[in-house]
Amino acid sequence: MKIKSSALLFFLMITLLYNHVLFAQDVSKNERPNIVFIMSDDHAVSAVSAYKDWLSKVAPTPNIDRIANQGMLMHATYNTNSICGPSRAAILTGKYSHVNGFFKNEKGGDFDGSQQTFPKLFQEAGYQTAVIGKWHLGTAPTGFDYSKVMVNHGGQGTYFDPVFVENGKDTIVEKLRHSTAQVAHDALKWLANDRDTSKPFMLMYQFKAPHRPWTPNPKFDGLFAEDLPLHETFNDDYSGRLAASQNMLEIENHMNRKDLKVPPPKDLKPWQIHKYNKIGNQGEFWTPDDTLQGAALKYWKYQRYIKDYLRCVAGVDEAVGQMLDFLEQNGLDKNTIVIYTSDQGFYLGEHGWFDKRWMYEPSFRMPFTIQYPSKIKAGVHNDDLLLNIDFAPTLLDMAGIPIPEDMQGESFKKALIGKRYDSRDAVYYHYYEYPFWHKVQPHYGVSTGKYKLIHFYYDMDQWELFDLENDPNEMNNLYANAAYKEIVQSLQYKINQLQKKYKDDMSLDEMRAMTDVVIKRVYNERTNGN
Ligand code: SGN
Ligand code: CA
Repeated sequence: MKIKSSALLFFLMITLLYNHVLFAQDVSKNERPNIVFIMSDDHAVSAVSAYKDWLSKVAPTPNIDRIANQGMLMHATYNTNSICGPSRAAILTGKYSHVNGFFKNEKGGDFDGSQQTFPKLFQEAGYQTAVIGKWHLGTAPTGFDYSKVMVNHGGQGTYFDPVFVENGKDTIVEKLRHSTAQVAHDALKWLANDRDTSKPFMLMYQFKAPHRPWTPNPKFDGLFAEDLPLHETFNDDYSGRLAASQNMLEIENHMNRKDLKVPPPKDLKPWQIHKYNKIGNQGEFWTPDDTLQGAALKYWKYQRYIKDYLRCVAGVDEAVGQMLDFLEQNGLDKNTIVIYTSDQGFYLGEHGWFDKRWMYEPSFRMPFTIQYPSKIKAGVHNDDLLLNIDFAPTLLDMAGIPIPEDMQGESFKKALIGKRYDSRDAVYYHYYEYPFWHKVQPHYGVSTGKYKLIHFYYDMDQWELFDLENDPNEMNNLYANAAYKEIVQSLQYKINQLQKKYKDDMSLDEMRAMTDVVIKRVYNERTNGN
């Protein structure tokens, strides 16, 4: 007996030691990966050609595709709240909007930068951290050794003459370059000259483009001489979907003159130009030419819009290529995790729309691709149900930094490194902002990848059920169809479970009160930004 127990003790000690060595080997100090987290604004999956979606042939993104070819392309990455600031806050904290406190852009106050975020954890673990470009969270970035973020136009930044704040103090108006080129310039400069090369780095490289008003760098004006295709749902009539029918994000009815680059008449005063440009936002009728009306006018608006949007994407793609080239030329590519994503998806004419916010696929889904040549195999596709709140724990895990218990997302490191990974069976979503900007009714819902159930609850009580496999465009609301009763019940049960799990199990009145909250933003200067 005695011999047996000491042998057992010896065996246990050896196992512990071995595991310790394994862990240290897994992410040893001088092997810790660098991270370049690239995020654009409003870049739809359909406009990343690696996805081979409906625009891929006409609008290639060769540099973003380089990441997918050298690493993994995620096909089912979703957002917890499809709008800029809230998605960014969810990414930083690994927590849902109602937990991190930043649940709407408009009158929702600013991000509480004193809370735990993944950049802070990287910084505490000895990384050099930086954020360059779009931030859009109001308060100055925390957890970064270096920050240079756009603050004008309500924190959105502008395509030309963007105003940046560096390290929370110095204001710089950049007049030399288009916003995308400026962000690329600043990020490469920081990497090449300014960082502390004795430490690994975690850089957030974030673009304003291709956000509204879709103003590209003029060097891309020559792209898209031919007209671009229309999505098959371009003329959706929203039948069976009441919330969708009450929107204010139709290309036909809610695009303004500035969006479509209609120059104001000469000799207008600045306030008159502002007023002129905004016409269209509230559904006011306008046409650039009286002979253009009806379907032809809608078609004209779409072509103007989509071409400028994709020209902005071309700028982002170029900036991604510059980053990849830099890493390769400096021998940093093998040990650097590079991610390309967007804060959410976007409508490129699907359902006749622009903008985001809905839990329907084009805005719910996010592009996500990742390369890390020393650990992730090249050219792999992944279909696991992932969320933006998973990014923080995954990056921490990849760097060997402990994941705090209170993060609500889950690490998908195993999926990345080719190990067995049991992904979640459903993703939960909650959107709050209403009625500004685009009159999208607050809603929550769940998607299993096969079925999606949504509840629009603010000042209506509407449920929508979609069979995603047979109706990927979500045109056919099956909620009232008796044949789907059991599926509805099981999805409602799933919603209840996930609301409890994520602590979003409040009453509808409490949820409505969040929509009604009015807290001013800090970065709210009015500019005539373009
Ligand atoms: C601005 C846009 C809206 C857009 C929001 C949110 N109007 O207000 O169309 O939905 O931003 O975008 S604009 O005329 O000012 O461009 S987000 O990316 O910040 O969420
Ligand atoms: Ca956005």
